Amino acid sequence: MRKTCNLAEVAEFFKSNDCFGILTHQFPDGDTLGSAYGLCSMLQQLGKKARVLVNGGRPPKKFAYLEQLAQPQDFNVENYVSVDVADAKLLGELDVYAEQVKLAIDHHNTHKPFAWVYYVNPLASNCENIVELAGELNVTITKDIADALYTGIATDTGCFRYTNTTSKTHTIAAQLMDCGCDAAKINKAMFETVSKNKKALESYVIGNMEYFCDDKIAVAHTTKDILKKFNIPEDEVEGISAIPRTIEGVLIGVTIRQKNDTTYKISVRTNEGIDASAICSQLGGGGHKAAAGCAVDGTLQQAKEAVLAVAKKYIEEQ
Ligand SMILES: [Mn+2]
Repeated sequence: MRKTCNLAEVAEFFKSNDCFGILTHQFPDGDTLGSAYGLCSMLQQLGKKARVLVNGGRPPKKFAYLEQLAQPQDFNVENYVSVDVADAKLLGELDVYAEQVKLAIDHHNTHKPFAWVYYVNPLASNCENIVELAGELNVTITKDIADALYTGIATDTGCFRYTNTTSKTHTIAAQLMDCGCDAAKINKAMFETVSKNKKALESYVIGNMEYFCDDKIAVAHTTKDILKKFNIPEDEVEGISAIPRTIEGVLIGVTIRQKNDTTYKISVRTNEGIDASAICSQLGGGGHKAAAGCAVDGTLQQAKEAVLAVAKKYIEEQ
């Protein structure tokens, strides 16, 4: 029943339907939110009704500006679509709509089809797919749409530094700059400005990082108690997972984050061709070559042991 489709069919779906609910993934990041608010604004430009659905009701503070890029509208959703959601499991509290998702637009190679129809194109960010869709739908990329979509491209490529960045990524980003997006302002907010509390948390995470396999593996962690101590809301922890990989010599950077009393979310970021998604898929997760994730039930120690067993084996086999 589930089938793939091309971009023209995606455009046709939007043209011939109305009243869209756009679903984002749990622990929403710049790409899922940028895709959602950009798409929402595009659909509204076409005279359609559309709204974005976010775990927790609102985007994290860092992405609050995206909310203003689409108009609030009152209507009953008839067509659910998802953006940047690789697996129904990642819908979080929005998984009550999982069975009703008519269209998924995603860029993950590891996409597990759950929507009736899915469009998966493995560009660096899903926002690049939405830019291409804008062309197909013949909508004007306004400054607001450009800001939303640039946010996802910049964040998913680590400000155009990660290996997923291609010349096409830059070309599409340039197109958005030509449409008036405020790249400098967005990049400053995404990559430079950090709250005092967050900086203190980062300092804790760096100070408590553990190293294995001749410092080729670095493991950082946060727990609910640690977040409470530094007064950091759950949804502001995101950037922490980029830290372990930044240490010289580290090939596998692991960040373990407590999700609830018995579940830990593991994020793996890798260097030099090590396949993060291969590591995470052994623990039931997935993602991209250089950035992937999974969840492990148990204690922090058990989560650490589980991911280390796989990561150490991977290093030994190198
Ligand atoms: Mn993404």
